[in-house]
Amino acid sequence: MITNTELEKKGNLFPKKMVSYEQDGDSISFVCENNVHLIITIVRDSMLRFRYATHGIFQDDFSYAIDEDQSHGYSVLEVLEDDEAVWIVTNQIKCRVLRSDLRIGIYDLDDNTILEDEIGFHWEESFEFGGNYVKMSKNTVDGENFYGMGDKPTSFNLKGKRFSNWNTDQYAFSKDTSELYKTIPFYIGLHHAKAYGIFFDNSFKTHFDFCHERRNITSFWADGGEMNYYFIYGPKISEVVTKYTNLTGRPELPPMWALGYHQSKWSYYPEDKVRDLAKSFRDNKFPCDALYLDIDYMEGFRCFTWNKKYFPKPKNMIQDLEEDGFKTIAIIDPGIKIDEEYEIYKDGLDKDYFCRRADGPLMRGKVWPGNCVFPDFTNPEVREWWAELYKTIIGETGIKGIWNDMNEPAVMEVPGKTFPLDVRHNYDGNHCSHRKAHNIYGMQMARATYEGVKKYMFPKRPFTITRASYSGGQRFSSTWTGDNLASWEHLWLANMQIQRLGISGFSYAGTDIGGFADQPSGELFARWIQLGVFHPFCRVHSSGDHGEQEPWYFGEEILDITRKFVELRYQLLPYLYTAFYQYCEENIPIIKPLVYYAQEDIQTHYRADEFIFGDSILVCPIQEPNAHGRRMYFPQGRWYNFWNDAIIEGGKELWVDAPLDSMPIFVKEGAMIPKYPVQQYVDEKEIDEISLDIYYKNGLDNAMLYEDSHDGYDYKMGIFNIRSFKFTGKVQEAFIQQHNTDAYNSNLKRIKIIFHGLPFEIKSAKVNNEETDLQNLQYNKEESSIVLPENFADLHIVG
Ligand code: MIG
Repeated sequence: MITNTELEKKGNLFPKKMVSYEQDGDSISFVCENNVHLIITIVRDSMLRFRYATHGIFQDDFSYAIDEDQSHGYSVLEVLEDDEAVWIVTNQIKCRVLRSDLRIGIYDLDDNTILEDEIGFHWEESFEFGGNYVKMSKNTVDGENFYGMGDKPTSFNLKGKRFSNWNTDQYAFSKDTSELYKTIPFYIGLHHAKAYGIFFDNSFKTHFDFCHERRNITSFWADGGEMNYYFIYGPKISEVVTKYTNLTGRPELPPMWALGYHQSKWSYYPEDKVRDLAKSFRDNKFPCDALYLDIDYMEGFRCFTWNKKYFPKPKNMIQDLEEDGFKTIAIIDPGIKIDEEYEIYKDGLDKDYFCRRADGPLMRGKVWPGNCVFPDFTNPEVREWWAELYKTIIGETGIKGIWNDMNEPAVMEVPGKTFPLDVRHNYDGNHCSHRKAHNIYGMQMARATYEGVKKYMFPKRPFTITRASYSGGQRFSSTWTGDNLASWEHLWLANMQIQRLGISGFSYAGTDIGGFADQPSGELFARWIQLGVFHPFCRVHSSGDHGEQEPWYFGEEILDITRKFVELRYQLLPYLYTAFYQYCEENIPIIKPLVYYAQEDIQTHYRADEFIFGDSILVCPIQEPNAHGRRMYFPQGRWYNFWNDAIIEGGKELWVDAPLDSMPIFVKEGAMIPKYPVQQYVDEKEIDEISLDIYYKNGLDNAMLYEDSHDGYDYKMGIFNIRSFKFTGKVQEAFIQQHNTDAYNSNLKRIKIIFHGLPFEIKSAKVNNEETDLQNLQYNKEESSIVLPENFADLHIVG
């Protein structure tokens, strides 16, 4: 039978004339002649949500992405009308809805165009699956650029690119591979120094085109579901990112040890090898906090089991490692081996927790264990069951963190490398097929894992890492970029991907340092460590079948160079931990791309190698072989060379020397950088003295330091310190003031202040307003340092 639907399949359909509209609290609904409905919700003064229904019927309003604790509310909302349009006005933006066809325009309060629909919303009906392909097209403005979209392996600026989102196990992906492990359908547009964001919250396969098909058009569409998107006005990129992150959530603070250096390989086994590995780290005085067990620790790849031959007494081993300062992390995959003797398989089968095909049979697929079934993590009961499975491995055996892999979900030896589309999912009661659940499957697995690890790590904090995710998945887990390659191009991609994830709400991310597939040269490994120590997650991982990838494997020189950089990361831990605090509490990304940092400077719009780590360290990795330095761009302001304190006036590109044992690192003038002494692992030492490196500036500046007990939940009850430092630099004198919220009693006794670039020699000092002998302050002229009691309120130095 030929139906109308089928006849119209190739045709786009459009909203027709608006016939009515109505305001109900924070939402305004519009109805068209052809029964297209649009609801615009004012989430905040600067954030609007748009939802379209093609036949007057909206789907259940349910999203895995949106954080329950998001802020919302607005101060001004007016609905006005004229002959042509209905206007929604807040105290940040105006939104025009055309009466002729519902096309949208968004303007700032000075009537500057921020974003206008081209065709706007349109759709195509699908006979095949009964829903719509929902589409949106927007005009782009001359000079507009685009950023965001999660883990896409491409140039930082997305202009001219086209991508789709369908979580895929992409072993050895390459530059411009469209579909990777994650789906983050969020982008930022920037023009005329103003930025906005679009978050297309649709978990079906989604597509984005940034002036690729048509020069001045940006479009996004999905293979099902609703046209449901959020418009987020900045006008600063930083504000867009912060609002998006607030909307989709951020994680709780990780334990500090999780910010240390991690070492992984596929696979370290048996037990002796793991113990030797640990010993080599300590023998080589190479700091390390975590070791990973890949799939070979299991019995026949059955999740939550141990291979008794390789690991006869895992608990003992894990405990010994812990005494030596190593946390052990274990991998858990979603595939459950079909095996009548295997408890978890039997239990899941009994409870009907595994995914089924449309007509009822279990979804079976091959993964590492052979034929497997797969828990339906979109069912809340299944998530609870899965969380309980961590009782033994975490609660009793002592594993300290869980690594979720293969959760795109990946299936071997089948077309598409994943589930067939007819597989059914619970989707938290909104039953659906895999078409809709595919992109959130990994996120829901990570969520269930997180709940379990959190429960059984209590009163300590959980650590989890996942390969697949969706927007909002950052609430549950850190992430890595998957199976990259030991190549210089992949080092560059690593830099792009982690910056991109950072502005897409996913700060806690890293790459397989050195490359997963193939083997890096010592030089590439060293350059990758140099970048990797500035990534929020810092782990060396490799496939293990291309030779070794431990830092000492490449010889003495590379060992020394990489150790020096990993030691630097350990010194910077209080600075990094503070940046994590700002991410977790204030939605501020840990690393900031140049365009984020200085969007008004058009030089930054295509500059992406350089980035800001935390709030005041500018780094630029070396991404080429045989380099002795490189050209890099310095944003406006004055920058100190980290290695020799030479000062550079920003706003230009310059050559910077960087032999293999160095890399370009610069510190913004006025910065105050807290540092720990080097440790072999977090909390190795009771730290009673930290240093505060102050980079002199003629003028004022501020910095903060967050302190707590490095693990556990006391901080949630207010037991933490925020030390605020204020610096005032003059020609012949300088002041430093400290304010401490002082709720946490740390071991800290002294703060050693190290001045950089001080234009005078210190002749006298007052501490808390009292003249103090420089000797008593352990004044070190050469280093330009003095030591103060931890609780000093102010210091005044005079030259
Ligand atoms: O099909 O567990 O990305 O990190 O070492 C390969 C073995 C499965 C892929 C992960 C990689 C991990 C590997 N896994």
